[in-house]
Amino acid sequence: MEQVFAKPEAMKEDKTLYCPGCGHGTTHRLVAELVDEFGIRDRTIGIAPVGCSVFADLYWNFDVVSAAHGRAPAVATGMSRTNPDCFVISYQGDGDLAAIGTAEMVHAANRGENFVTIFVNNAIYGMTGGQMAPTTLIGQPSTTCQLGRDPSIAGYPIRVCELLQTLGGVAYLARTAVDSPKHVIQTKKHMKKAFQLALDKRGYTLVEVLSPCPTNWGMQPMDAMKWLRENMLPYYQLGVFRDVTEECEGGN
Ligand SMILES: Cc1ncc(C[n+]2csc(CCOP(=O)(O)OP(=O)(O)O)c2C)c(N)n1
Ligand code: SF4
Repeated sequence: MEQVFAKPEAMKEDKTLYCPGCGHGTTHRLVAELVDEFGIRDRTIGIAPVGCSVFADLYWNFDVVSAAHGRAPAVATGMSRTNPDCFVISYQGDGDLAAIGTAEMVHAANRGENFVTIFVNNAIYGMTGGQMAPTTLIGQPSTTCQLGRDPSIAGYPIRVCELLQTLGGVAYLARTAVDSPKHVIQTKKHMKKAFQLALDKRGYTLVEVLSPCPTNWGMQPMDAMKWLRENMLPYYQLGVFRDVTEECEGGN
């Protein structure tokens, strides 16, 4: 019988430690499928952040280096500059990328470093127990803002794609989600474009993936998907924010 579904070679056999309904597992799998499809497993280096995806090396079947909190873009810069034949993926959560590692992320983007960033935005610090992240929505409760985020104290949720949009070194920016099959398919398409542009050495690429954290949102998995759709999608608009190939062809 013809096999129609299998685990990607770039994914190990081990089960993940993620909570039921977490978006990290789906996002890991999409990365692994693309590594297989591009045939680059033997020259791919993943950078694992500090957060729930710190153990990405247990799941991906290619080389993975761990970076200290927020420093993944600096490690990815070193890896890709010193190993130009390698394909480097910086995988980061919102606490990691948009709080402690903001400077590294902005300057790597501005320098046009040739690696892919997969930015998992679940609007909270997952691993450490649900503290407010820079991406936590206004009014959204967390353990450090139990009455909901108040912008007069904590500022406004950061839209990372819009923040990076004007930087000269950026080749591709897209925001997507893993709350439905349709969005998962779109996520893979955006990631594929980012992979291709990084392989072509066109500059910095980032795909922001809106992802549920049912555990720290205090919800059942299906309710978390619904919450993401009703609360995150209106604020974090999905779409492509920069595509250097469109600009060359006379697009926006
Ligand atoms: C410099 C520093 N500050 C804080 C921490 C603690 N810390 C580890 S993981 C984490 C939260 C990570 O959240 P996020 O990046 O959103 O990833 P998630 O777990 O939600 O996937 C924090 C605050 C740390 N390890 N190092
Ligand atoms: S705490 Fe949240 S981000 Fe971490 S594994 Fe559980 S659901 Fe995923």
